[in-house]
Amino acid sequence: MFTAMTMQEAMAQVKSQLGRDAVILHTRRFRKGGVLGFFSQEMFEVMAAVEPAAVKQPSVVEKRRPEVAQPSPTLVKQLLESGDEPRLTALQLEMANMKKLLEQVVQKMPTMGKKKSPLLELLLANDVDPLIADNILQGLAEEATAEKDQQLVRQLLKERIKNHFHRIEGIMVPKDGVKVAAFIGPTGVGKTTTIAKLAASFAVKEGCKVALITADTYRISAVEQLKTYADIMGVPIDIVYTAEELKSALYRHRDKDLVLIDTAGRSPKNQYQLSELQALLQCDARIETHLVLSSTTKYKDALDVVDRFSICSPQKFLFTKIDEASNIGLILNLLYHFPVGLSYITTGQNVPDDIELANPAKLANLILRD
Ligand SMILES: Nc1nc2c(ncn2[C@@H]2O[C@H](COP(=O)(O)OP(=O)(O)OP(=O)(O)O)[C@@H](O)[C@H]2O)c(=O)[nH]1
Ligand SMILES: [Mg+2]
Repeated sequence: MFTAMTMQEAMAQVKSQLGRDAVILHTRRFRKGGVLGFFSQEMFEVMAAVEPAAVKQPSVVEKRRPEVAQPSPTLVKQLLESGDEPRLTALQLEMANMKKLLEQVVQKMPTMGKKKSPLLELLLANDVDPLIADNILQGLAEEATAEKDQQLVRQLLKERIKNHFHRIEGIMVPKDGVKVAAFIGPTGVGKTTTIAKLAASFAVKEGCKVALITADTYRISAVEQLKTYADIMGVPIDIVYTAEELKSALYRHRDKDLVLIDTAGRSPKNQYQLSELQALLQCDARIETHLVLSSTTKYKDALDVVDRFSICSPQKFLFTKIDEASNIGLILNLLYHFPVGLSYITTGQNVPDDIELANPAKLANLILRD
């Protein structure tokens, strides 16, 4: 208990004796001395305590703990000057509670509450979401510290990562009938180039009857880009402006094995454009939609992209620019969080070579840098 003639003095005593981590439990203003209430002296009393955790030597994690925001010094000064100590106390209690809450969150955070194993470090260095990394390493982390088992543990880890790259399926052309696949995504991720690669692969390597449709009439150059590829490969190309036209084009190509639809790059922030895209793709239930994402996208941005494009109900992710990405944690993260399959990955600008069906073992090797 600290008693003084002003609240500032009482607080100063608390701070000097219990330190900055002291929690204010109670404050009281009372009058002392005098006769029948006259000539009494106003006094301030502060009850404060230190939590046991605040006394012990800070651990590595605690040392790194972010500083809890303190009430603004101006606000504290104003409250002290106005003698409004109940508000000041409430503010301090709130700050103490926030501090406790933050500590609890930090403790619960899988990767911050304990010493990081080398394997955890490796996953995090690959931008694997800490929660997913923790999930993959459940039960493995301890074993990983035993030197002799390093090789075995790494092998087990690879298997676990491989299992996370599930739901992989490319474009399956049916024996009878036509397969229709549309490619959507943000601007410049590589939709058109990927379509050219796929068209060449299916038409030339697999001998399929392929047709291209472009709904990207936003820029003349976009149409010309795909038309150039179509001409080189000798496959027909249609340009459509509306859902009705897309429907008719699909009807015209009912004799084909595979129809690939290119769309204009859309900003995830433009709701109108996304609704337009959704309406276009709804014209035929057979359309399998691939959401094309660049592997170089920041995780947070990619989450937003997937979220916004989800109104178009993509069935598969397709990741481009693996060659430019410093790691592929993003692929693992998105597959973990969304119930969407994975089709292809692209590894460069060369048409038609730089594309392959995603392969769990290869992707796991990329994560582990084997
Ligand atoms: N390094 C690398 N570049 C790629 C890859 N795929 C596409 N690109 C390049 O990315 C750029 C954009 O490719 P486009 O195919 O035009 O992208 P898009 O998504 O159709 O673009 P918009 O139609 O404008 O939205 C081009 O310079 C491509 O050569 C890849 O796998 N790796
Ligand atoms: Mg394009």
